[in-house]
Amino acid sequence: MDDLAERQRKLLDRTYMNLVARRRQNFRHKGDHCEHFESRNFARNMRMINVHFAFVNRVNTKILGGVTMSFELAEAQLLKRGVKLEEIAKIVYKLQLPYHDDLTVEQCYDSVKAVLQKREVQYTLFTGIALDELAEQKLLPEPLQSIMEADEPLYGVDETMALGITSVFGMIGLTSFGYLDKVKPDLIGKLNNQGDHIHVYLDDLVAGLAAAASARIAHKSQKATNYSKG
Ligand SMILES: [Ca+2]
Repeated sequence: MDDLAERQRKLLDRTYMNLVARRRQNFRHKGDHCEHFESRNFARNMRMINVHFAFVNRVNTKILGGVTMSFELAEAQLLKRGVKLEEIAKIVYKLQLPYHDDLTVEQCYDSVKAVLQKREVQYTLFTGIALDELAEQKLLPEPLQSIMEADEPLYGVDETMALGITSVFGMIGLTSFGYLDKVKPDLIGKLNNQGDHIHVYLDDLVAGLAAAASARIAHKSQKATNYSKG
């Protein structure tokens, strides 16, 4: 049992014991019979509380496990489509190096991982990657199938979806995404020249992740002016 659950259990124990103490005061005139009745009830209720907390702990473990699994699943889906987080980190590094002399690729990698921990980012990735894969398998309804195969320039839904990733980090995320969409450096350019694969969404998702991780570094910078002392 973790610390939080243990603290919650102790709090409930104390609350229940206070309740019992109050009830004993109220029914003291009933004597030993009441005392015996209360202690039996107390033991039974304590068992119920313990069963309840065992259940809560199991659920919490599943939920926490689910969060970890979602990140790992998102990373695995990117890998399956040929995208390594390290390559996204290199794009972030190039974006932010002009503003941070002491920046390292490892810091950029950590920032990419932090962005990928967000549930809404994971959901965006799952959706975009699924649409790319369905298009490759020719399973989308028309005219969407033809639009995806042609990577229709006016489609724009791929950029709109990826902007959802950057919007969490404000205007810096937005402008960085615009830059990456225009220049298409490194991996983003490779994905855009698709070869046998359809990467209509993936190139924008990678640009969105890189822009968000970049904006995150900018917002966390120690060099950002602190006005709180004014
Ligand atoms: Ca695209």
